[in-house]
Amino acid sequence: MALTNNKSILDWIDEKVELVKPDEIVWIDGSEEQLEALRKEACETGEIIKLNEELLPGCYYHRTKPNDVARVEDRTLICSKKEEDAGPTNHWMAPDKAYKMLYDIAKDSYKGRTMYVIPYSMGPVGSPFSKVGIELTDSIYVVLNMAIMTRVGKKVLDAFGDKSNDWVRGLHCKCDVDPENRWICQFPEDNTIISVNSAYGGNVLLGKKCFALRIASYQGKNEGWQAEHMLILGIENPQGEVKYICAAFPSACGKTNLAMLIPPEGYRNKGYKVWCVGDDISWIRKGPDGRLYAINPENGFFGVAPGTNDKSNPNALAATKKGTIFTNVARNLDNNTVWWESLDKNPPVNAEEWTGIKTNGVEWKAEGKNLAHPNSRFTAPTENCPCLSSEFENPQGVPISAFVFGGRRAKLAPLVYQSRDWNHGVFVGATMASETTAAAAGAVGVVRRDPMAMLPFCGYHMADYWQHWIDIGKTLDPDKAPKIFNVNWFRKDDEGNFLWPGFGDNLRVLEWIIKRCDGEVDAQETAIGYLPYAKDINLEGLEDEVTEESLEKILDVDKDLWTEEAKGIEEFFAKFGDKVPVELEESLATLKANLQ
Ligand code: OXD
Ligand code: MN
Repeated sequence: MALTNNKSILDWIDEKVELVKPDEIVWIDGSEEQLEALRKEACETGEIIKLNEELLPGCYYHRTKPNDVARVEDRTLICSKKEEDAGPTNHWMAPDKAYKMLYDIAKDSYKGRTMYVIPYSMGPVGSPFSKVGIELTDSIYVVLNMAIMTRVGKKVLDAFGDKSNDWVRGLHCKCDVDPENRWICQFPEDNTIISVNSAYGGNVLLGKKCFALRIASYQGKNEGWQAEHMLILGIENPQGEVKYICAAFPSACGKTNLAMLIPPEGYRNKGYKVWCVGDDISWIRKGPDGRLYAINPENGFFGVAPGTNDKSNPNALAATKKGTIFTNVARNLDNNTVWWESLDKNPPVNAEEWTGIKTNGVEWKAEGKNLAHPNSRFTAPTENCPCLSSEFENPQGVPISAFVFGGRRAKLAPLVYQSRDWNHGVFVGATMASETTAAAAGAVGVVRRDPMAMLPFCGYHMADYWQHWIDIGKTLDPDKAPKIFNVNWFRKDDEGNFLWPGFGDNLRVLEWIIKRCDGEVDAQETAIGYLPYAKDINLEGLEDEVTEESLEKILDVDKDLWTEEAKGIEEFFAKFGDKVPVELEESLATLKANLQ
């Protein structure tokens, strides 16, 4: 039975039912009884496997088809009416053509299957930040993941009422999981997402990248707010004051680890605490006091499993201990639990690797093969996270003191620097780049520009998006605007050793950032912005690893390298023609002049 009388929602669903022809329609009401019945059903069909109830209560295992293990950027389209509105960094298709292509694929594809109607809210139900979506799917796995990652059910529809347009339509059709016919399409002008022939998280949990970043970034541009690929964390000082930071990093830079950082011992003893509000996405808008406030629109973590362990991220690991769905990790058949690379040093002897092949995990590892897929994931409820902020559900969000951008640069960027002002900070974000690691296919060490870490997630023209940042800045009182910084945890010496320990010790850098925001510490002006004096980064307890001398090394600005960088930026901007905001051209000119 339909859970709403909202005519625009019911009409759209009728249309889609006519198209895909399900045998049955089930509305997801958000009740535990209904979700439990779906888990049972999915266990019976083998779609998911129940894990050891004693060791991992309420946890399930799922594997995708081996051809369907990651987001597919070359098959992700922005279907704006005009091609130029998608810009040079997105793949585009005309809406008419895309709808026809997708409807031909989707037609009758639910025959013999059930249509699940998932009403969901991105953000706390009823918050002024929040937005509603409906996802139609033929996958119970998607329903169960969406029920962790978002707020789902009748309460969402009740709060939404009979408004007619401000909701996002999402149609997911698993079809035959055929990679040749896989498409993830966003129609920003229609508030619509259609995803076909995939069953992998990032392509099918439509609330996440598709809505909360691609569609929402476009909505934010039109409505005066921002959807950003940023974590949100709160730093509590010994006096109990909490300051919040939003930070954007390209993938493979430790975003989830930073969001759940554990302070170094000396800081813990003094009473410092770090609170996680979100690990991936921020929705940001101006509050009544003129400051920027952010919420995490999600309700769960869709984290990469390999690399997560009790040293790198004990909080994330703890979050996966109950009510979690694991995708494409390995299974320990002795005790029906899960395993992934670097979880510990003991791969299971009696194991099933991620594709389901039975193996001796120890030998498998000895042969250098992975047991878990490198992009295997956990879907864990935020409420499991031991350091979840008490402000996580605050419908007004948290006030942001600083924006932090970062990337992986072995030689170039110093450990931290501050932009001269808002517009220069936008330039720093727009020119963000990271060097590729061995973890991804292709050459290692190649510089890849990823503005604000939004390259695959901006739902419109990237240069218009930069302009939106500039315009937001114009509405802010400079005293209240977040300060903008860049960090680089990945500087290496000539022998290729990392010069900074990273992980919890990154708090030392965040502390300097907060002090800068509060006007409590001086900085030196350089060609690229304000850098710390080495003495102002607290190295207490770290003396064995980092000396003031080695710190000086990661706080230098090499003019030759930066001159090269300025050339790279110029080439990058050239892709956007005359759409690059003049403020960013000015920042580039200043950088070049400063380097002379
Ligand atoms: C993610 C991503 O999965 O950014 O969060 O790719
Ligand atoms: Mn992400």
